[in-house]
Amino acid sequence: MALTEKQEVLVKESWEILKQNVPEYSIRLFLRIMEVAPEAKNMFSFLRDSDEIPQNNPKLQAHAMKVFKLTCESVIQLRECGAVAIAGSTLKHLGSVHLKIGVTDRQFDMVKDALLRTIEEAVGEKWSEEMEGAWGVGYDQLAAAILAEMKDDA
Ligand code: HEM
Ligand code: ISQ
Repeated sequence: MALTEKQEVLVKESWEILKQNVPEYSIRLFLRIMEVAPEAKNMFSFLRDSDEIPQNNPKLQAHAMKVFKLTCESVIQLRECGAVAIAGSTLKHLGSVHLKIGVTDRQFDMVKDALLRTIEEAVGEKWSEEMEGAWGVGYDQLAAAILAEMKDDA
């Protein structure tokens, strides 16, 4: 699906909002993931040994923000180059990390949902179908690229 210039602007705008409150949105993303995919909890090294989502864990925040940022970049690249152009070495790395952990196709869908709902909450009334469509397409393409690396590696 082709993205419009407006969609690129919308995604950049929402990324600016997300960036302003990293600790909060990181936690929210994890809470959402745990809601839809409770079995994923023990996959994350920084969640494994606690009953709750640790509130001030720098590793957790950095990871969550990377997921938002990579998805955002994927949208921009799709607009500007028509393809996801994350450096091949980064994709290979992401492919091997997720393969080793045993992430499934279904979990990719669940994380997508968690990500979209977290952004929706963050941007409040700025949320729109157009914005959702843009983040969704960016995520799908990025997920497909990671899954392709995982299958390559298997
Ligand atoms: C690790 C991104 C999908 C579970 C990571 C890392 C990144 C990332 C950047 C850190 C890699 C590193 O340590 O260098 C993404 C993106 C996704 C995606 C962009 C989708 C487009 C998923 C899904 C799951 C998942 C669907 C399943 C629940 C994990 C786990 C780790 C990880 C468990 C390891 C965390 C740890 O260090 O313990 N991911 N991921 N990811 N991801 Fe994902
Ligand atoms: C890694 N992979 C997928 C989703 C994530 C969410 C939060 C933190 C790290 C993640």
